[in-house]
Amino acid sequence: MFDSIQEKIRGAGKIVFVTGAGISQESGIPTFRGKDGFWGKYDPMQLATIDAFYENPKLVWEWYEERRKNILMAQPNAGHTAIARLGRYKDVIVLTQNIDGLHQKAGSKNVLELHGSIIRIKCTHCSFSDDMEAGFDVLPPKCRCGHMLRPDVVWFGEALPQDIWREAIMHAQSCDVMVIVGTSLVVSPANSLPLYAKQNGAVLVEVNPEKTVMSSEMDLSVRQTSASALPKMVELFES
Ligand code: BV8
Ligand code: ZN
Repeated sequence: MFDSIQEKIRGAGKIVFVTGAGISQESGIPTFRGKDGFWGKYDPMQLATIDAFYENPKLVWEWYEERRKNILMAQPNAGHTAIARLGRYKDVIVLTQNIDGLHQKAGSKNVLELHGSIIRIKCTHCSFSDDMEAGFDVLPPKCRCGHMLRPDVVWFGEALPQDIWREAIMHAQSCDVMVIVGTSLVVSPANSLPLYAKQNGAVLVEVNPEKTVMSSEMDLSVRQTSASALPKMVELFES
């Protein structure tokens, strides 16, 4: 299995990784769905939405503060660092649905955050936005202009940042290999990226211990965790 993947990667010019919560699971950040998912405690459709925020900003902020604390302590795992190392030998683009910044922490250079960042905070009214790692003692926190601050993430029902989404599609349409790691491919429009890649004739490789709704579209499926599979895919450049 790995030698055919290594063949594809060796021959590839441009490799695009589409990653989801599963790649950060081994860094101690729970996934959204699946056995250790934390959506159980909270219903994302309830909390990760604009309506919930304006209905109950304090509750939504309590959820994000809890996640921010966990994420800011988390370290990249062997899956993140393998992708960062591959970037030294190949043209690697990371299209991530994750908001935890772990790909950048691992050293990946070309990362597009399709769903924003939990570390970046922006104002609901003026143009203020900045990375803020400290916790807030008053929730919801206020901007200097007096309006509420919010995490700079894309909530359900919100459009993805147009420029980032357009660039993500361009990369999916121009890659030789797309590696889809740790995502259930349930959330749209991110889940359409493998279709763009397939249309352009790219080889689709899935890395996920479980089957997904798009496993039948994949050319190769590795039923392993990302921390064990990704280093094996990169070692051919390092042996
Ligand atoms: C949009 C940021 C239009 C926030 C996130 C019905 C009602 C309402 C909306 C909809 C609806 N039907 C469809 C929609 C659209 C909606 C959507 O797709 N909903 C889903 C739930 C059906 N999408 C949107 O609303 C998007 N916007 O459509 O806008 C529009 C257009 C123009 C103008 C206005 C509007 C916005 C979607 C973005 C939502 N924000 N996150 C936050 O995080 O707080 S989504 C959230 O889910 C995260 O980003 C997460 O990454 C993402 C996807 O989940 P996954 O990453 O796939 O994680 P999951 O747990 O599902 O899967 C983990 C996988 O890893 C599993 O397969 C597991 O097997 C595997 N795994 C586990 N361990 C490991 C592993 N793999 C490898 N190694 C391991 N160790
Ligand atoms: Zn402001």
